[in-house]
Amino acid sequence: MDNAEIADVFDELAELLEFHGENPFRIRAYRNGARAIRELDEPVESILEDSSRDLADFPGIGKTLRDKAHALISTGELPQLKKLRRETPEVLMAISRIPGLGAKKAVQLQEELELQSLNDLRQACEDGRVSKLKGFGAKTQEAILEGLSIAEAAAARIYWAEGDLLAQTIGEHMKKCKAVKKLEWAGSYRRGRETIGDLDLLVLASDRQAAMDHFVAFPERTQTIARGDTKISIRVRKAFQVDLRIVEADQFGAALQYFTGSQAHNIHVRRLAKECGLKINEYGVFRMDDDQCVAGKTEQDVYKSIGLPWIPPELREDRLEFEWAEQDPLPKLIEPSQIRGDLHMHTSETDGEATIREMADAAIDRGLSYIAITDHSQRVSMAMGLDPERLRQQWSLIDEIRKEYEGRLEILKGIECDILEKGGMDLPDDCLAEADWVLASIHYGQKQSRDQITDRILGAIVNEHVDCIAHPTGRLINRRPAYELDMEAVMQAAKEQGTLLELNANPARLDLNDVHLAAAKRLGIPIAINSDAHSIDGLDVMRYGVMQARRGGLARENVANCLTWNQFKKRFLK
Ligand code: DGT
Ligand code: CA
Ligand code: CA
Ligand code: ZN
Repeated sequence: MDNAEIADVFDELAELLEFHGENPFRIRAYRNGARAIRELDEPVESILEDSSRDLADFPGIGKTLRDKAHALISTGELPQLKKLRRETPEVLMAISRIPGLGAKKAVQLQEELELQSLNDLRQACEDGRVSKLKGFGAKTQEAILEGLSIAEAAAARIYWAEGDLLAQTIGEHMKKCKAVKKLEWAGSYRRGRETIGDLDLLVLASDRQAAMDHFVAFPERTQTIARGDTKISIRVRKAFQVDLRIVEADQFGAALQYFTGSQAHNIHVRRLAKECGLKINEYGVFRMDDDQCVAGKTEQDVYKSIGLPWIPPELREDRLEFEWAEQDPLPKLIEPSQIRGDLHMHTSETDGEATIREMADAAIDRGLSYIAITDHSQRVSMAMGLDPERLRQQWSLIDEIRKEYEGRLEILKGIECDILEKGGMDLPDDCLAEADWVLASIHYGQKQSRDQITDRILGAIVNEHVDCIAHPTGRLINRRPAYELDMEAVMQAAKEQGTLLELNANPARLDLNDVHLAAAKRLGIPIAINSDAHSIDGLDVMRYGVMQARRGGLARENVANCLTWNQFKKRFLK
């Protein structure tokens, strides 16, 4: 059982206990424990096996959770969880999450109407059966119907890339308001998380009512959830929430720090402040003895007041940032402008939209000095993957094209070669040997066991022709979980063999994730941030990958395609 599975169990326990009205401290302990375990970069199992260490000593875990983790790993289950699950059907949990319906009403609805799913509830509302129940009326029934569709849409977190588009549109709208003097985004969007639950906007305004009125007039607004003196929340499009807060100039930095989060980071910040005799909140930093304000105008001041350098938002997850900040300087995080190459892209020869020349021109427009053309191999028949013959034809075409681009762009003869379900590569060694650059990746057999998938990837890593493992975990954010994989073994092997790992910049992939990236950095495994573009525009996703790399703490020197062409060639090509 891997860390993510253990964390999922603790999260589920927390949710079930919450449903049963359990003590909030206990619930929070499970949530914190889940989070701590999810972010460990080594398996819980190996910590438990190591008699010199105690899992209970790890931050956020403790004795109870250690024992549960132990039981989970040795027996594969928890009697407590089984019992809770029996007592709480999934549908009951889902009903109780609808705005305005608590656990009690959910039970009544479920029992009296014998509901099996949220769809049953929708049907019951539409047939008017809910309004006939005791304690429910026509109004409640209508509210439930509306709550149902909002709950569905609001539960969905959106990709950072979508949040970015929305934030830019809202930003442009707000800048047209004369009362708006300053505008900053906070929250998970500013931290560059993979997905965004809601957007958080801070505004300095000469006239706060005017600023809020202008916000309400945003053309894509569908609802105003709540409007107060300094805060207003609206829904845009289907149900996505945007919070706006009006902030005073001399408190702007404190508010920005507070609302950027993460909550875990802020808890740590407040603890450090306390040790310095200071109190931090969204209004400023105050001396505990006399309440005197010592900082608040800028974020730099806030961090400085507790002896820390300014911490980039992408690092604010209470992982390693405080350790790093003490060492000073913090790692100089990679910037989009430092990317010089792109080592994964497709053309119209398989499932891409553009030709090699079109991709090459677009790469030059984007300031790149080298690219690899990596179409699919034959196994990916849906994408018309290349067999050795077609691949060799493409490579001789690249030989031609290279001459046209001499001095402007290096074009590598590459391939994204599938790792077969039974193990081994989809193209013969003599063919791979002729490539400049070989990506290996899994597209089939993703449901195989952890051992099978790990062996397949290890097999690719030890193949002398393979340069890089593409999208190593196969996950699609919000759509498909990562396949079962012993990431530690993969990383060890990659390190030994000098095989690179990819950070696929597609906003639905962002694979590797931030925690894996931090582990790769620690092990000294170079990362290639690649667009996996299937069109000219597809090249523009590179910046999402850079954002993810920053969250993993990566600097320019950790990223292979930040090297100049000559450096890259010397270090990574045979
Ligand atoms: P999201 O919206 O789920 O993607 O994640 P965030 O991090 O944007 O969370 P959100 O929108 O609830 O709050 C924004 C930040 O404001 C959060 O990261 C930390 C801070 N914050 C909000 N509410 C609280 C709170 O009750 N306690 C603490 N300590 N911080 C809070
Ligand atoms: Ca948020
Ligand atoms: Ca929020
Ligand atoms: Zn690809």
